[in-house]
Amino acid sequence: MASYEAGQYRNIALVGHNGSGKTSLAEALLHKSGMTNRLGSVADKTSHLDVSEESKEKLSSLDSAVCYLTHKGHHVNIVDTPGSTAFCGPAIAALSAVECAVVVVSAHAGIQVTTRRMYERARDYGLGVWFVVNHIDAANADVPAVVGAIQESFGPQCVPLNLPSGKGKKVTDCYRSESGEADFSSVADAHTAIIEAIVGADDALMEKYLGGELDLAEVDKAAVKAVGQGAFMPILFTNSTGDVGVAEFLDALLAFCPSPVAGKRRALVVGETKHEIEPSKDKPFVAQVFKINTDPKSNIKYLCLRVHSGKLTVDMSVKTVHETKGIRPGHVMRVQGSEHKEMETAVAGDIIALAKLDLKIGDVVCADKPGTIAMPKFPQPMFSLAVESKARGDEDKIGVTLKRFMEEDPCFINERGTGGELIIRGMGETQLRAYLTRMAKQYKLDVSTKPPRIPYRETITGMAKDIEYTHKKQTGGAGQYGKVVINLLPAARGEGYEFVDKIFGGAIDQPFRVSTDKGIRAQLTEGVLAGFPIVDVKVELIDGKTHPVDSKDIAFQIAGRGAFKEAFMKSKPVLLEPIVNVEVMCPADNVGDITGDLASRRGRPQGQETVPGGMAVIKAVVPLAELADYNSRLSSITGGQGSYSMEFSHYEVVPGNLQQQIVDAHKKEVAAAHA
Ligand SMILES: Nc1nc2c(ncn2[C@@H]2O[C@H](COP(=O)(O)OP(=O)(O)O)[C@@H](O)[C@H]2O)c(=O)[nH]1
Ligand SMILES: [Mg+2]
Repeated sequence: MASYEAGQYRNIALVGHNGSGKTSLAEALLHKSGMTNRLGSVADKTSHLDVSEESKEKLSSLDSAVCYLTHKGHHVNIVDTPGSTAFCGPAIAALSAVECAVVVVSAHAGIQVTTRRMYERARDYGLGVWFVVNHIDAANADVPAVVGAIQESFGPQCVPLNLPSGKGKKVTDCYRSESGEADFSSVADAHTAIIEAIVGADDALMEKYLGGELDLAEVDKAAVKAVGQGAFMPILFTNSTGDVGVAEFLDALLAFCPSPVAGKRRALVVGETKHEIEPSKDKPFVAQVFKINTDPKSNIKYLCLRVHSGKLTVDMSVKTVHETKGIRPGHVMRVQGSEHKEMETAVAGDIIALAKLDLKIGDVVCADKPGTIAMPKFPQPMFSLAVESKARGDEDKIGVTLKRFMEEDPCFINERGTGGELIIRGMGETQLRAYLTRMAKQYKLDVSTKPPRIPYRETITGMAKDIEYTHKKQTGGAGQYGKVVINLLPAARGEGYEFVDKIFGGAIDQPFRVSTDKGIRAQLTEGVLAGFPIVDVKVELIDGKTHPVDSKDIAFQIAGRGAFKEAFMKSKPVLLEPIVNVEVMCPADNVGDITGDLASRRGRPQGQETVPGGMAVIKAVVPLAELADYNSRLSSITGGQGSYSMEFSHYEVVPGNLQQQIVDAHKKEVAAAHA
């Protein structure tokens, strides 16, 4: 295999909405460059990239796929990503491996949710962006309208690099030629716009351009810089299943996609220091994991990495966050869809695979001291389910499998919730169900699901004085005796629990006061009203009595609990519920429906504003308990265009009628458990 310099690589991620034709475009590029001897098709289930059973069944990519091609002395790595918001974790992670995000837009569907989201993530992360308008052959395609929408949404720096011509049967280049045939718009106008976008990113060149002495060779050189900075975002056109615009796309990669040398530079952070990584094979080896998948047949865990610097040979030892002494990965592989081929040496700028390392997405592998490299921002996963093993004894295996999913998808979280429930959290029900299906099929582990418990708290609004409790057990063998008298008072929100020893003299020996406190603490975790932890209370131990023989630790613990329970019920107990700050982003047209819906969920508005692109942001504080089905509700109100984030704000008292319902539900649960 030829050895390339970093400048000869091109790394792109195909991003965009489901069904826009990302996988088909990748297939077309592979075929056109001679890497595959037949054109893979998503529709016919013969794709080289949508290889998993699930994705074939759904005719859609569920995970990202890596492939490569060689073209005119260059090595092009392509990461095809899933378009569904449910699988945005792997899609966003793919951005960390490339210099350029190619946003594929369907000519008949136009700009969609994922189009916008992935564009924003890519620009935030500092990547160059291309747009590809695909499906230009579709009967209901309005290509000029889609170009207009792209420019309106993402700016005038989005300029056609070529234009469809011959009724969409070919494309005409607008950079090299100043005139030519086009189905719409004008080659001359596009040509001028391209030149102006490129020279706009370079002051010296701009001066020459204005002085009328511009040399196209100089513009050539400045082109990738302009793309890398986002000053020029080329729009290309394809019919990827009909071989239109595919060859032109390949050629454009060489001239308009920044190489690892020209594109976004990454920084390796070791401790407090930041080192800019030089993409050269003569520097120390640094690579970052951007994709992890487990082969369902062999059960081998493959990690895809972007090599940012240095080189890696099979006999080399590398360091990771977990293996700071160094380990030998043994196999260095090149990935083509589902195939892994051994390679001798991987160099800066390339994308490779290693096997079986204990790492997660975003982790860094180094020759020297391991550090971190910033990843793109991932959205906060909001939708959770509590899962429970159907078969006894499967719990550990389920834990291991969920941990594996968590390593593979930065938007999948597995955690312990209220009362030790096993919780999975993700972008929505579709994503979580897909993982549970995979767990059932691939690992034969079945779970049942339910909404997670809301982490209510219990506290008091009144107080109780001189509550006396005696624990006495004097039948047979050793007896137990303990008597305590306490006051219970409310404490300020957030104060937790305070125990004040107010005993004067020796009514209770010191160790038994500690026992009393211990017993009360145990009761605090179990709750009194409905099984939720108790917060913000102050207990004063004011008196008690000891027995010379029968008084012991356990007796005072029980007495403490008993006195506390009685005092608690006499102090106007209430439930507290978590309140969250919610921020909803939705099309401006949906604002009325969204605010109305939030009000019906006991939400209180905190302001709203309009943002570019016809969108609005609505802020509100809402009880968490009211948001269990918010994901699907928001999606149905906004036709999938809405998104939201939430974060914990504070606890508030639950309204009385709801409190009764929660207490009754708890009583039923307890009764069922004892039945
Ligand atoms: N007519 C036509 N169909 C296309 C084109 N590109 C993709 N398709 C079809 O559109 C569907 C979705 O394509 P796919 O590549 O899976 O989209 P992805 O979800 O973005 O990866 C498949 O059935 C493709 O065969 C195109 O340019 N023209
Ligand atoms: Mg796909």
